[in-house]
Amino acid sequence: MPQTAIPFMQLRGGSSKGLYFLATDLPTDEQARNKVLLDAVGRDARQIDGLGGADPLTSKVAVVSLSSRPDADIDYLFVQVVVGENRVDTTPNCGNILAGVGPFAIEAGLVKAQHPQTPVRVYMVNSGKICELLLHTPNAEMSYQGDTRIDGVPSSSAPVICNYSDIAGSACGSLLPTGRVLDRIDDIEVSCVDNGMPVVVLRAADFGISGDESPAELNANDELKARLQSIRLQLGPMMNLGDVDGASVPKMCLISPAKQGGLVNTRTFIPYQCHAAIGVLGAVSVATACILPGSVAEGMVTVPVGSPMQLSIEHPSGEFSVSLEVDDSGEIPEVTKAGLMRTARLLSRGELYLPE
Ligand code: NQM
Repeated sequence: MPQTAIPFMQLRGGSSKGLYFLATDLPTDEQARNKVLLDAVGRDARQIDGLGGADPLTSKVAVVSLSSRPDADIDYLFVQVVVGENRVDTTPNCGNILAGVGPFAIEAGLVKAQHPQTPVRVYMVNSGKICELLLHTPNAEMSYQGDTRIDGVPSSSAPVICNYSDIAGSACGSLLPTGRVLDRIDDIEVSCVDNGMPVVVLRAADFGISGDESPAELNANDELKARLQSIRLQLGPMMNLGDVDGASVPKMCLISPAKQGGLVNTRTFIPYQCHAAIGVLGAVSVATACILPGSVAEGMVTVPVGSPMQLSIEHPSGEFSVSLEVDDSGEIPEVTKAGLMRTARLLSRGELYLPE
């Protein structure tokens, strides 16, 4: 039997890399679609029989289509292929892969480029929220050349500006899914926040570590990982996520005082391995936790006044700048917009062959 060929592109989106498909090139049935995506990316831990890179950051898929919504140009479904587990997770969104969705939409002919910039309004299917991307398109052509650098990517490229509005409760239904800014689990204080990504924020010092350790050191710390997993499993139902054993969310973010003049220093488990940097929406949620009075960050961070606030989230390979527009009039500060900069690059396009 011959194999089946389907069109695809591969892009680096921010500090992640993924396969991008038109929804119309994939089966409409969810189970059949997931089977195709597993065959495309790879089912085993090495992803030897697929195009994935055997790492959570390179085991990602975007499924893109024209939107029928009046407030969006395209719809984007994010699919995380869970490395080595022969299954996918569509609960979380991914702000890095999102940065490649705009360029893909232009390359695939879904959106017409304008000179010198092209706005693309993206409906994020996983979270039901909107992000507006602003792409660099001189002479009405997608351009990847530029001087913008983001930590986690060695080369510079054209900027992709990402403006998120109203992203609270993306997967949990509310900004503070447990109903509180502070909870205590296994005698550890935690702040659970979902502002685009469900994240549990904890103090590194409460686990007897500095928070400056390398991801490799933290990944080798089995006791720490077991303690984080125990807290995660108890918080899953409290955060409206149910049983989170094996799930991609919530992420677990250990914070410590900033070391490079930023707001806070982070080490984020996503959720079983420590991220080499930090996820986009993960960073937005951590930044949001840091500005909430009474969170685990209180006393550790100095929150700037005014709006928009420029907040630098330090991570193992640099820092991530987030701009938050904040409405201070209510009981707790409300983030009305989050802006950030990413880059993207088209890496390949062609046909992907699947077993019959
Ligand atoms: O938080 C990693 C990444 C991500 C997700 C993760 C992301 C986000 O670096 O929006 O970008 O947290 O699993 O791509």
